[in-house]
Amino acid sequence: MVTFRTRLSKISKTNGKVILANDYDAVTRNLESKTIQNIKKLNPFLCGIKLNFHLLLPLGFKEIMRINKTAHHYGLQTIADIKLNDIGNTNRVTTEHLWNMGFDAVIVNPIMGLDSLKSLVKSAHKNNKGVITLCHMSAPEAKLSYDMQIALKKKQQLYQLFLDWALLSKVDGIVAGATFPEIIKYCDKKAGKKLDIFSPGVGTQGGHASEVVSAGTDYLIVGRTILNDSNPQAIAKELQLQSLAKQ
Ligand code: BMP
Repeated sequence: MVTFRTRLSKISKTNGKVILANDYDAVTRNLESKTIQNIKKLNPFLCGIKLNFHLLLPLGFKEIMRINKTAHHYGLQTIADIKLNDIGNTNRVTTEHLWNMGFDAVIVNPIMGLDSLKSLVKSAHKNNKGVITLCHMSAPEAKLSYDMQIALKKKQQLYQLFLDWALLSKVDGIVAGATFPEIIKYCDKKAGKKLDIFSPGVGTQGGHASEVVSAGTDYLIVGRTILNDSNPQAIAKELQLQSLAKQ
């Protein structure tokens, strides 16, 4: 069985490097069928789909399994974006549920600590699943926390420590927001090919696809710019082309 990184890289060679953030608000009904429709309509332009915590909450185990199964049928990888951050035992049970539902990877918060992160990655990899850690988020206020100067073993900023931990624990990828291209450049330079960079924040949040792709992003995570467009397929196709521009 191949790794999450390999599976994602394989599909992205034909479909491009856009991951759909399948986000809906709390009043939206028929989440399962809407999501399955998105997969059916948009799959030629996507390499994966990300289901956020707020989408998973109103869905049941079987519905989520059916969504993951449909995504896999079209060759897409699925990511559970729950920004997991707990003690080792709780992380273990949570990821067991996610893998049983058919997810390929989970997004976690490295603030849990290096040892917890290492054991989470180890158990995920045993199951051929992936782990993506937050490094620097896309919201403007992310500067206040992720840019914070810290002094642990050496003086550095929090996102630099999170990148070090990502490399030490051998995660599959990191989240670096598209609204901070300089941070993406830093991460790309330091990490090289050891992990993939996932960038949300394109479009609605102000990030530019081509700019972040040349800064070193490997995968664009895009939600509202696609979902709220009058022609989601056309905009997904445009982003697909931009995601491949660096190759
Ligand atoms: P949109 O393209 O609609 O702005 O959606 C971005 C998606 O990425 C959302 O699901 C959001 O929760 C997620 N995200 C983000 O925007 N910034 C981050 O730093 C990390 C995220 O997971």
